[in-house]
Amino acid sequence: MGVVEIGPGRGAFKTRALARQGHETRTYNLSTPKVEIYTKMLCGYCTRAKHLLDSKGVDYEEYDITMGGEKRREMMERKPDARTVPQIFIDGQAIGGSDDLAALEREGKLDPLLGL
Ligand SMILES: N[C@@H](CCC(=O)N[C@@H](CS)C(=O)NCC(=O)O)C(=O)O
Repeated sequence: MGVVEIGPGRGAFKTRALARQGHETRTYNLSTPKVEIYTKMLCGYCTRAKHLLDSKGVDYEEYDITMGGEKRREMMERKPDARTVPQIFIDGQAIGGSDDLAALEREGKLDPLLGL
């Protein structure tokens, strides 16, 4: 099987489909947004949000703020009205929590935000 190069666009889906067919894939996506998620341990909503992001094949930075600390302070600075976790940011834009992420997905607005 040959090496298939995947350009910007629906990279993650294409890559997985080709990988299933036995192709070696190399992805490059010039418009990959930075996805960040503040979480706590044993947080079902956090798990749900991460599953959705995983299902999209996007990478994200996870900050576990179970113990508070600097990252919790940072989250509160970025989203002063945050009362729950997860708190999700895409390219610095505060998306909200798991329900907000799911709503974006239902409305077809998540993929464009993720550069998919
Ligand atoms: N509607 C929110 C609900 C999130 C939520 O209730 N998260 C819980 C943990 S799973 C929480 O943060 N509770 C308050 C706390 O832990 O301080 C969402 O979809 O993200």
